[in-house]
This record gives sequence, C-alpha cells and structure tokens, in this order.
Amino acid sequence: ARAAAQGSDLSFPKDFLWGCATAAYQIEGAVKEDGRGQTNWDVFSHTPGKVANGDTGDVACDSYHRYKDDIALLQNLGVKAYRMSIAWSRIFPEGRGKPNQKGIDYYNRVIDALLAAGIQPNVTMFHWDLPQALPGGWQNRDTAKAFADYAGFMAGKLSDRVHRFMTVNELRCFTDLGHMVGTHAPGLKLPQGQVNQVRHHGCLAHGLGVQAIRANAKAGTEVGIADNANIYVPVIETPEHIEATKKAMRDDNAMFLTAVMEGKYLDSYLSAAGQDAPKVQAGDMAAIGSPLDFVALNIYTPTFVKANANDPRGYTPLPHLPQSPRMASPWLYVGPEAAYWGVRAVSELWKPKAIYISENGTSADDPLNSAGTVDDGDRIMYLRNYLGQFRRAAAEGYPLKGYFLWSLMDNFEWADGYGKRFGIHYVDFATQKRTPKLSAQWYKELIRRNALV
Ligand code: PNW
Repeated sequence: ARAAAQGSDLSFPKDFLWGCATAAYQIEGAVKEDGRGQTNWDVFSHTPGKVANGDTGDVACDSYHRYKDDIALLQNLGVKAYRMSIAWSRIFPEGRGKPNQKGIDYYNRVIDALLAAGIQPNVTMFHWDLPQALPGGWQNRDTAKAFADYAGFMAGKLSDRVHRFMTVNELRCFTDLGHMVGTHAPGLKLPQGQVNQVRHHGCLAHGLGVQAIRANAKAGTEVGIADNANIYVPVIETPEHIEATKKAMRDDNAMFLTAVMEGKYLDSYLSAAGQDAPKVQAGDMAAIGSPLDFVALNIYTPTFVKANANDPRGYTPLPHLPQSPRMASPWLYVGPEAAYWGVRAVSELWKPKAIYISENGTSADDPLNSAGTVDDGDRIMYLRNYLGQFRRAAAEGYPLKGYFLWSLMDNFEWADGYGKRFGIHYVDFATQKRTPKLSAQWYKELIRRNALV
C-alpha cells in the first residue's frame, strides 16, 4: 500500500479522464454564418496592430464545418472526453433576447457526434468571445446577468447529454489582459478601480452562471469553473515554505479563485485596494461563492516562492529571469512542479470535491521532418514532465480526476495569431489539413497504458 501511495509505478488512477481542449473562437471560423453575432474578438482582431500578422479568427481551423474531422482525431487518440466552448454569440447574437436556433443546432450536431464516437463533451460556457452588442462589455454589471441567462438557457438545452459544465475560462485573462494590460479584447488600459470592477463582474458572471445552470440543468449535472489561478511552488519542500506557498496562492488569487472558493474578498486585498476596491452589491459574494462540484485548473507557468519573515507577507516570490527556461511563448516558463503544487495547494486550501486540469500544454517550434510530419520533442518533454507531477498528486490521494491537453490542434492563439502553435495535431491553415505530431502518438500511447510513457 505504501508503494502504491507513493506511486512506484507510473500509472494514473483507474477511470482517469483523458481529454483534449479547444475553444470556439480559436477553432470554429464561420464568424458570419447561420446568424452568429459579432464578438469583441472579431472587432479586436480586425483592428490593425492588435494581433500578430493581422491574423483573425474568421476562418481559424474551420471547425464549424470540419467538426467531424476533429472528432475523428479525438477518436484516434482514444480520449474519453473533449473540452469545448460554446460561442455565446451563436446562441444569442445580441448577447441576450431571442435565441438563434441555427446556433443551437450546430452544438447539438457536435455533441451528438461526440457521443456517437464515445467521447464525453465537457462544455465551457464562456471562453472570451463576448457578444459585441452588450453595452459596456465586462465594465457593465448587466453583462454578468446576461451571461447567467445565456448559460442557464444552454444548460437547459444540453444537460440531457452534457454532464459537466465550466462557467468561464480564466478570470484573470479576460479581465486583466483585456482591461488593464490591453493585449486582449477589448484592448483597454483602465485605471485600477475600473479594473477591479471588471474583475468583480467576471466573478459575478461565474457565480450567477452557476446558479442559472443548476436551476436549468438535469439533476446530477456537475458545475465548476476553469481558472488559471497563479500557481506557486515552494523552493524547498519543508513546512515553512509549503505554508508560504499556500499563503501566496490564496493572496495572489484574492480577486479571482480565492473569492470564488471562499465567497469573500480577503481583507488584505480590500485594504490594499483602498478607494479602488470593487463596488459589491448585497448578494454578490454569496453568488460568487456558490458551491461547486469541481474546480478545473489551467496550469502552465510556476512561480517559485520562499518563506521570508522579513517580508510583511511572510513570503517572497522569486522573480522569473530572462534566462529562466521557457517554451515558445514568452510567458510560458517551464516548471513541472506547478502541476503538483497547483493541485495540492488548491486541494488543501479549499477542499474541492474534485479537480480537473482543464488545460495544460505548450507552444513549441514545430519542425517539419522530411516525411512532412512534425517531430515535436520539446512538447513531449514538457508534457511528460508536467504529467509526471500530476501523477504524483493523484498518487498521493489529491482528488485529481482528469486532464485536458491544450490543445487538440494548432489554432488561433489570441494576440499571437497563428504564429504560436499549441496543438498535438499540426494544422496547415492554407489547406486545413490536420496531421498528428509525434506528441499525438505519444499521448495516444499514454492513454492506452493509462501510465506515463
Ligand atoms: C490560455 N498569459 O490562455 C487559454 O485558456 C487558451 O485559450 C490559450 O490558447 C492557452 O492558454 C495558451 O495560451 C492564456 O499570458 C493566455 O499568461 C495567456 C496567458 C495565460 C494563458
């Protein structure tokens, strides 16, 4: 038993849910088809200078028409699950109001085809493509309510076949990158008070969304969030550095996952924000803290942290250095320990019933070999190391239930356009031909064995 607990073999728990992930705007294309409404990302990507190369999601992987090809790729891998998102603007072109049956039909076709292939759909309701018609976007609190109405409506349509929903993807990205840093849609650089308000509306959308999904879905439907909490890793595995790690995670995610898991903003966040603290209405925090069936984490980059009695916080994060190892995206520092510590810290801090990895993967420079396929050894190296650390967390008994690799195939990588490739299938965007990379073969073998290879 001791050996099993320590995981002396390399296997994952029985029934571990292996999957791949994508998102609507990154793969679908067909942005004007069948009544889809315009989104913030349509506007942003068509604004000169915002996306590398002037790339847009107008065509992307053309999955709107080629979803059967995508499902064949999934089937060939042997995955049991697929994480996909729904384009809100296909369902409610104006963000609210009258639903568009053609949009609903599209997702029914995709979901039915997945089920026929023996693949369980896991659906994210919002992966950043916001209907442009919603006045003020995330600056307007009414957007949170509009989201909940849409999410509840879709849960009602799908919960006969979809048993796990994620409300929103990555609170920090769609709020901060869009409204503070300005590198994502809508490309704003707002003052801090307004940024904090946008963050609050993002959390509120999640919370009201949970309530609406529960009110409309079949009993037994699981609801959670897919979040990219900043992940800390203790420099040394001793009790003091481990405590520092958990405190850093809780503090640094105070306006996001911590609020969602605790139903409150930490005093340290509110007092540091001062005048800039978000305006919160009665009932907001209870909604934000709605109980979840699971937490899903997108895990990429680690931050190492040390306990430090001389720091008022009790800890000091170690900076990333120019020479710190990273993958092909400048923000993607390599630190497989983030996989273990992300799961462990979230588990110990908040005791969720279940944890899923909703994304993990990497960009890599993908050299074509003479046979015209891609030998992405760097990606395999990255995945093997991160999965080893996820395996450790599962073997030690943390409630890690599944893993969605980002991404099934190369796609529209937001501000990086098509220049950064995260897929385990290569997409030739001129012909839309999809080709398995070496990493797809590797992942397939791992799934077959249910063990690290
Ligand atoms: C996530 N950062 O995005 C998203 O959920 C995916 O849609 C995306 O394609 C994937 O990770 C790879 O980037 C992130 O700057 C984008 O730290 C940027 C950052 C993190 C995550």
